[in-house]
Amino acid sequence: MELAISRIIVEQYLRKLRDCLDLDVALVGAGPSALVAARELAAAGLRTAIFERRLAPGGGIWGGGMLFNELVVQSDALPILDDFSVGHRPAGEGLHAVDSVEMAAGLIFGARRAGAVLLNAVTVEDLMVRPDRVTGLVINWTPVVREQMHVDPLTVSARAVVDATGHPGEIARLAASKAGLRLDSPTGAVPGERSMWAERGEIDTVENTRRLCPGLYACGMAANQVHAGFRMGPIFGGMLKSGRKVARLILDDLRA
Ligand code: 48H
Repeated sequence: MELAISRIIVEQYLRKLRDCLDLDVALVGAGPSALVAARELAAAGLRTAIFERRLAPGGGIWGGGMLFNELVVQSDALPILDDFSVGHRPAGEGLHAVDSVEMAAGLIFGARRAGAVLLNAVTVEDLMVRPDRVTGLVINWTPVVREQMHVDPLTVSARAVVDATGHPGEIARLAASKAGLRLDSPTGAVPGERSMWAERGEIDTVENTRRLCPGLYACGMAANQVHAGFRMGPIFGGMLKSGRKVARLILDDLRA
């Protein structure tokens, strides 16, 4: 029996990984914006995978506000939660309370059920570029990266790459600093996010969700890093709407 268990896991994982070597869309980071985008892209028939550094996908959803595991979402983003069958309760002033554990679990399940592949414990450490276009990811196991083991990475090709790494905006920074690509941003690079202003931050997040250069897009807090948007604290409507917007941008571009 033990032999069969090990064989199943090895064979199934290798098949999953092999199918991810040549993707339509590779998303980096499995926070709320990426999970919404991945569900929409996979449901549209695109080969879609999310690469997540941590063991648990979900990004900043789980911790709610200061570890109180409740989040806030505005009325206009509720249809997205409804698509994932995530519950919500009216809380006044057009705001709704959401259990953060239910939201994390629901978004992960929804993305996966639509056909998106989630590869967790995988860190994206670099990009592939040819020469003015992002063409894929350079990946390694998170423990390998954390232990600073001298182990060469593998690569994943993708027609579109999405920086969904949240506050660090890691992929956009790599594109600008290491790959030398000029981004569609106020500085051509990554100026960084601005301080807390919830109303503006929520608008910025959706507005700033754009294509950064050929082959590269940003959503969620990463988009605010690139365009100097405001942060907003534990309100998540903008993240959900940003995920939907980046999916639609990519669908339009890849179908053009
Ligand atoms: C693989 C990586 C890498 C890498 C990072 O931060 P996230 O939850 O992403 P968003 O932008 O969808 O949501 C932001 C939201 O959670 C938030 O932080 C808010 C609303 N803040 C407001 C405020 O004022 O503070 O998730 C990003 C994910 C994480 O799970 C990282 O582990 C992962 O990306 N990640 N994965 N390779 N190089 N870098």
